[in-house]
Amino acid sequence: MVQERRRSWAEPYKIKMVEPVKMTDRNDRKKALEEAGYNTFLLHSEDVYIDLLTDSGTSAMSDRQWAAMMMGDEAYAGSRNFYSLEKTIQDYYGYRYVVPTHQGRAAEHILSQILIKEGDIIPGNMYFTTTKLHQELAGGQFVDVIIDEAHDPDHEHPFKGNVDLNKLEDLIKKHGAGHIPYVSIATSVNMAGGQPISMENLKGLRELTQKHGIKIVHDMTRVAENAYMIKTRETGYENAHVADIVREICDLTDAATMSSKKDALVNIGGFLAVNDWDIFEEARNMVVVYEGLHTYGGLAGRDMEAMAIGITESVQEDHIRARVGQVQYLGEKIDQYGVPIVKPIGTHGVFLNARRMLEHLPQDQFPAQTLAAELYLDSGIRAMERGVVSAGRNPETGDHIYPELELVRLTIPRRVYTQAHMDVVAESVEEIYINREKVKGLKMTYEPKYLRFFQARFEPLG
Ligand code: PLI
Repeated sequence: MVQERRRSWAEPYKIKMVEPVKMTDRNDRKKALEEAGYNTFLLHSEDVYIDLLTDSGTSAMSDRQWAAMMMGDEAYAGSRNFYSLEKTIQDYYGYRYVVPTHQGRAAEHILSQILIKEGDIIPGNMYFTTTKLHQELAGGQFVDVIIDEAHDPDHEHPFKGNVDLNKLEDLIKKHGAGHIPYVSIATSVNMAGGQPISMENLKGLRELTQKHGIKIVHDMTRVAENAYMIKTRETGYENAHVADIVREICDLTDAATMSSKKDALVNIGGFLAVNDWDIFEEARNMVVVYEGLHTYGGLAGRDMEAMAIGITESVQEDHIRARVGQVQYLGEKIDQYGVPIVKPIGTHGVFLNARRMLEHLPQDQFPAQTLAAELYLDSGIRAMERGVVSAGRNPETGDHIYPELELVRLTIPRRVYTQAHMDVVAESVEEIYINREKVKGLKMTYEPKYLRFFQARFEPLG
């Protein structure tokens, strides 16, 4: 039998402008890390070589998006760019009413305040930091109903973002549907490692929630990436267009919040979108208090135009294949070195299993925080802790929450780095893995009250 030769494929774009990055040595990096309190969020980006802190707001915009920015209509009210964004959201995502916000958490804040009352329960497919906090600030309590496999970094379940419908049904029985205003569903679940939810699961969820009159609120921050995984993994969707899958997902939900700084390829922006007029009316009232008029919501006209174009580009097949493909390339390379990572490889980043990589460090010595610091020290790569520091404290007991997943996220910005950058990252991870036994843990020396991972400070132990 003739073996088919492996053929490479590359990004569906070429580079028109470059941004030089500073090369540093280990001494420079040690000093920068000390000044940053061993928290990669507190490093100056100038001191970073390859910035994999986040895929949020870090995408490279296309020439079409940049051109659109010159068409900004900066009128205080009724900007042309708002109507263009509204129409794009209606066409691509199907939601009826749109309120722009300056980013995703502002949309979460407004929707949580409208939908949640004191004592409510909000089930969801794993928490996200800002989403959960806004649910709590509105008086609700988040309850995780994701499938158990999602908490096991080695389990190869193709849809680790799925909801365990039995867990949800038990929760409805226990608390009553009247205390559950909505189920909070993320596509491409960030904290699980960028893991998708299947269409089959979403349909089952729709049926169950409809029976009880419970809404589904969709965190659609990475919906196109999720749709691509459905196309490549779910039977029946092999030949479907990503744009159509995205639309089908949205049509199974009642409302959405989006941080457009991810999928939608802009450096700033977000929105909330709903199908219910009354919720829209309240959201329009609230946005004026917290963000700006309902036709700009904290955004410049030019930003809304760039977002509208970013949405259309985000669902193009070639784009999404290359975007997720680059993440898979990095993940496979690190995996080949034997380094423990979350499986299957996610859509927006590779998640290193810090708990397994630094087995000698107990969780209260912050293995993932430590690993992120080591990576920076080794090569100037900036990553993000997603473990005990991100999980925060139990609001009732005040104790650390010790999540099963103690991870370091190597998040890949869209259309920014090359394959050579990915090789440098993989080699640095391997280097630390080889010398892992020498790595010492950290102690926390400063802890902010909210979302502590952003500003906490640490010192090395020993
Ligand atoms: O950073 P914002 O406020 O635009 O969006 C908050 C937000 C909401 N949902 C999800 C799933 C997110 O990933 C998200 C922000 N994520 C960041 C900043 C990240 O680094 O993953």
